[in-house]
Amino acid sequence: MEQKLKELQSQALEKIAAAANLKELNDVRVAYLGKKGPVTEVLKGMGKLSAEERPKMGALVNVVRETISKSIEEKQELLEAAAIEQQLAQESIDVTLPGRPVKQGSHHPLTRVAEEIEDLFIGMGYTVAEGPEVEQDFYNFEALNLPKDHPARDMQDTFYITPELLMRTHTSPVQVRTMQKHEGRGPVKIICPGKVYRRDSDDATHSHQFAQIEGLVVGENIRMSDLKGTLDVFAKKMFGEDREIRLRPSFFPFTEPSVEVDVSCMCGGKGCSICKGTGWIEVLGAGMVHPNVLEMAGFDSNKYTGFAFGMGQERIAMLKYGIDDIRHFYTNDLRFLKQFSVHE
Ligand code: 2NM
Repeated sequence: MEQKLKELQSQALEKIAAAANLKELNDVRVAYLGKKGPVTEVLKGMGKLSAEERPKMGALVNVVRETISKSIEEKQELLEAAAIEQQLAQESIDVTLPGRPVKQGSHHPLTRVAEEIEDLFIGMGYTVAEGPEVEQDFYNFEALNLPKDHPARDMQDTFYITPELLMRTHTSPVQVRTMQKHEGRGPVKIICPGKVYRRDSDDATHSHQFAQIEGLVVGENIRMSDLKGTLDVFAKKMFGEDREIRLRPSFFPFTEPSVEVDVSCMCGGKGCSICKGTGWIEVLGAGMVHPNVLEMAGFDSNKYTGFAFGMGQERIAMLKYGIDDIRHFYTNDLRFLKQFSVHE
């Protein structure tokens, strides 16, 4: 019996040594130490032994079990460590590989132009003001010296929602609202960017929805020369230090006097297709705020004067970047938009 146990032990140890993975090792455990295994069989045969031999055999069986069991444990640790090593080797990361390129978006050309203009005026002490796109008739027309029967209302064909509510046709109502908030006390120095709406037929130079940017300064002793100096700075910063401006008389109901403002062409006055041979390009409208507008917004027109100007963001962007069709801004063709990316 003793001999049999010794044989079992050495057989088991051999098999343990030969086990190549955790499954094989577990099979060995079940085969030798399981309930139906040979060691249990030996224990069952103990009943036949004499009283002196029984404890001796019992002790020997325990030693054999312990030896096999301990050997399995050791082998298990070895196999587990090997499995981890193998996994680590497989999962190793090559940190020297180049990364995948990250696709970055970019700002829309209109956003770029608006931000550039805003920054320029913020630098001169202006703040940015915004307001609703659905506007009351009062703010869009009435308060801008355009009473209901005024013929100049025909100048802007309007999208009406109700007889009193409309899609704003310019950002001037934001300026009226801001002046009201000042409760008759100056100075006011604001720039108002935003979308506006007009009942136009869309073509290369017209859109029923476009973006404007308007400026307003109200204070004591604000003069036409302040307007001219301000717009000269704007033109030089926006289009180049070599550019000049010129003012031509015009008419707006909300300013008196009113002017159209031209910027000298990049052809240097020689005449090209952009300035149509004139050497000048029209870029914006402006004027001294009409006393009626100041009074309706709560300012004493004997104490306060102001200037205002307005321009189309699309027109400025088209001139700056040489874009030939206003519809490019709204069709979202990536081939167009990618040209304004600051990346790549
Ligand atoms: C323009 C041209 C001239 C203008 C006037 C005002 C206000 F509210 F102060 F009266 N805001 N914007 C103005 C003046 C706008 O756009 C071509």
